Amino acid sequence: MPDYVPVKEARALSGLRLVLTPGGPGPWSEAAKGFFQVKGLSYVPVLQDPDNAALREWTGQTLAPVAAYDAEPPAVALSDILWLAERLAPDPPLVPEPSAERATHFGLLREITGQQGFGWSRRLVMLGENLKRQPDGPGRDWTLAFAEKFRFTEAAVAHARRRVLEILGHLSDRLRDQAARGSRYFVGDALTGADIAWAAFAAMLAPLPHEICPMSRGLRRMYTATEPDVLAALDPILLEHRDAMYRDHLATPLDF
Ligand SMILES: N[C@@H](CCC(=O)N[C@@H](CS)C(=O)NCC(=O)O)C(=O)O
Repeated sequence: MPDYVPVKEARALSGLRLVLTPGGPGPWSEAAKGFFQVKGLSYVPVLQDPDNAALREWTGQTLAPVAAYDAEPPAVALSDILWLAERLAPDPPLVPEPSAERATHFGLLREITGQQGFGWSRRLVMLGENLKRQPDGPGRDWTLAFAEKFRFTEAAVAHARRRVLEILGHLSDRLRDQAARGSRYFVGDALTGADIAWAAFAAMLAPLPHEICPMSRGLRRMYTATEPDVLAALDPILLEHRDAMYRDHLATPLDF
């Protein structure tokens, strides 16, 4: 486990601090860690605690990751976190330079990580499945309160199921087009933030093996897709891409 610092203590520090979700491969947190790791930037890891009051007081919201640099306003959206990493260490670049490629890149990053995107939608589906199984009691109450943060409704889950399939289709088409022109990356010919994001978010369908991503059995079960339509949409090229990113660019074993 990283040497986490509590939020209150981290707020008083200067330099780069990254508030992270502990205890599992939280895809948003893992993506942010990947941006800074590829840049060779070190940061103080900060613990997102279940109460979150101190985080709300500091950043006006309760989600992780948050990247805070000196006294600047903390960055909350992954695209802003990526820009911060880019500014602090321009090399290697993780945002493509030509405008058309940059637009494609941020579109993909948003589809993977943003509201109504892949991660958002998959989380709603997972919460829906959990709520079907959980008996009444404090565990279910916690899941309900958590789900409400993400505007959970039955209709939202139905929409989210379609979104997951649609985005998987687009991502695999994109990788196949790129492969046909000789690239194994989502945009251009080099690693970008979108590659790191997908590598992290693929955990929401097929977590990495236990040796490099040690997870509790319950969490692994929750993260592992079993629905036939999702498995059919999970083109092997999507996991080949994830494996290549971890093999060639990202640190393993994962440490959360
Ligand atoms: N800020 C991210 C989204 C981050 C996010 O959704 N974080 C969730 C991951 S499950 C979180 O921190 N949940 C813990 C909680 O709500 O207490 C973005 O907009 O790019």
